[in-house]
Amino acid sequence: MKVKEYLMGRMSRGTVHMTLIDPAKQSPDAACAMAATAERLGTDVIMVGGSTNVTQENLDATVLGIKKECGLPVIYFPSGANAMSRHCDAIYFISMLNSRNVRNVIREQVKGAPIVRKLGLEAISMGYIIVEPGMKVGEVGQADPIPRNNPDLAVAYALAAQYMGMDLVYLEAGSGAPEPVPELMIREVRKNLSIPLIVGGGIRSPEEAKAVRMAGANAIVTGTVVEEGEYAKPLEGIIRAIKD
Ligand code: 1GP
Repeated sequence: MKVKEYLMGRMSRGTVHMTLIDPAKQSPDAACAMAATAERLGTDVIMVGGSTNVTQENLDATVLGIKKECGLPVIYFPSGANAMSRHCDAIYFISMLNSRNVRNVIREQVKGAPIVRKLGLEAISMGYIIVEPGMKVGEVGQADPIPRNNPDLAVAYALAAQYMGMDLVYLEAGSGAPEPVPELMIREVRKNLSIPLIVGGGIRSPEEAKAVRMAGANAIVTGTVVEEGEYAKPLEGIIRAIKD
């Protein structure tokens, strides 16, 4: 089955959980263990990506490592066209809509598109919207982050993504953000949008995951939680809060 159909099918039945693994942050064996644990605990998708230090070598090795023990779709979450893995099942074809730099809006995509075609990767289009504080990805991506008290601006960006024909919208507070995207903003975007909404950044507890789910996210991404020592228990709590 195509990954987009799998994803849309899962989201039509309830909130989806995606585990983000940064290839620059651990060995392929450790990534394999993370993905296998996440699959056992009920995550739906493995995303692979990071804002800095992703190379062709660590990306390929991480994806192959994950695939040794995990049967879930692996979707590449790129920060640019410099690295691209044929071993992924799909790629989020992202435009960072609120970047000040046209490179992140369209130029890297123009570089990457022929490579995606050559590798035969399934592309799933995504309007990527950075919300304050934005963290590293906001900085590296030269975003003008959506102010936390301006849900209307988030709605406008999300609708622009929809009207441009994108498959998904992702509201991103940034990896390691002190707080997730505000509930009111998620609620307003969900109310006005007819394509699926992904929310990530700063979700560390079951309570936060539940709040993001109740506000209307169709999919929730967590990354930092699996980078911390004993991650199985906290991850289990988060996935339960999303699925129960
Ligand atoms: C980053 O939103 C994701 O793109 C994950 O964020 O690392 O804070 O879970 P965390």
